Amino acid sequence: MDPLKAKFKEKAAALAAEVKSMLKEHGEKVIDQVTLSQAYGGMRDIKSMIWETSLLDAQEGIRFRGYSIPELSEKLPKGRGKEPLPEGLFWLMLTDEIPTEEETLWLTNEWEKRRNVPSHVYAAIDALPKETHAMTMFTVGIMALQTESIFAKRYEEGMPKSEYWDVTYEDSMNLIANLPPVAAYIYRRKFKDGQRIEPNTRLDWASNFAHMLGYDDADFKNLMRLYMTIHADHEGGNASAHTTHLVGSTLSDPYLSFAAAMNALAGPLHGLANQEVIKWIFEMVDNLGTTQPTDEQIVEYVKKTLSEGRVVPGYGHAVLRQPDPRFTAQKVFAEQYCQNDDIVKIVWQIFNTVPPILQSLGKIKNPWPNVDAHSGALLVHYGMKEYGFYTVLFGVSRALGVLAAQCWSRALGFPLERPKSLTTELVKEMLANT
Ligand code: CMX
Repeated sequence: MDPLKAKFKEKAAALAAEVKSMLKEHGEKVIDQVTLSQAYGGMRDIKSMIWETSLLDAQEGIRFRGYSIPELSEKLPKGRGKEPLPEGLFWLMLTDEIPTEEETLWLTNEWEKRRNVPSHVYAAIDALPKETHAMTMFTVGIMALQTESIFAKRYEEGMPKSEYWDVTYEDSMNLIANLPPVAAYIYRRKFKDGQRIEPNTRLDWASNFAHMLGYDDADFKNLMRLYMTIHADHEGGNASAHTTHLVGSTLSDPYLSFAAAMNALAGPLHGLANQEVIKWIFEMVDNLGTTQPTDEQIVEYVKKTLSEGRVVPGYGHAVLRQPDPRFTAQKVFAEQYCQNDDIVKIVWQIFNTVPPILQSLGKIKNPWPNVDAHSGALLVHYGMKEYGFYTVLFGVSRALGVLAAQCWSRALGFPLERPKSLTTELVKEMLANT
């Protein structure tokens, strides 16, 4: 058994036993109550799901297994680069332990060994017109990869429940290994005349992805390592994570669950916001006729956007109530690598000018930037201007968190998810009787 799987098995067995006895003793304890507003209002804040890999605090932002992003930057192995390797984060999310450099290198090599995209996956993507959105191509690519699911095959053969976690791990590892070549294929097909770039077997997972996309600049590789790390997980209730959890609870395999999650990520209120931000900034620059607008010009443009009934993309959050630490991590990167870039400067001007405007509307719970407010400007700086691809980058990263979490869901034996719904008719009856 490989070292990561062995460690996961040991940790999962211990936690499963602990949870079993905890439920036996405290299973009836009330941990939350639900208001009518929450039932109508997107189930915000209702504590109703277990997600081991990360936890989101409204003020402080995300912590992965207890570690904040600055702490991860310090503690996770960096290999030959300057930013934490996403391999290390995956190891941490799966085992609750910071890996050593050797363990991280092992995982790099393991994903490298598992990279093997069948030709029908590329054929399925090729069957779509080039104008198809990159996220649709991505989902089709993942669905085509599902032919490789060991979970699905073993289930058909009658595998016992006790083996679910094992094959979920195998599928998750294989899927993560194969996402960068599939994503890079989509990018090159859509935007670079289909000229593919072969992987470089000596690179780590994120920098090989950068290489296959066509970006060999050492700083861009550092950006990809950072990007793949900070977008990986945001606890269980966000739409892409929750979709993975819900679909996986039917024992759909990791490929089917993750493809479903990517359809959730493709929505403009979720992952698509990263393309919307840069599209909106480009429109602003076009509209104002300058790449160096004044703060006053930006304020006017924001007011115009709001007056048209549109949202300011990259701002606001369903849970966060402070600037997103993932935004801050990217700002810190930009300060180091590209502080004189015009678009980066605009992102910072927006950060200074937008929150008071949103706050003055009185209805927005969080006027601060989220992760998507910064990412596009960094990509544009290194030449990746095709914003229609940005959500795919988010998606490749998101695989790390949601698939590590799915391994845990199968190891802990979580059942089919099935919350209760009501009709307004029934709600009225309930109100009349109280
Ligand atoms: N610009 C303008 N209006 C906004 C706004 C923004 N950035 N953020 C929230 N609002 C509005 C909402 O549309 C809502 O208006 P109505 O009451 O008229 O419908 C009101 O303010 C209250 O919303 P909220 O409770 O503060 O925010 P929600 O929890 O409902 O929504 C989010 C959160 C992220 C969908 C919302 O802030 C938004 O649309 N932001 C812009 C899109 C975006 O950046 N999404 C990315 C989120 C991160 C991610 O998942 O990737």
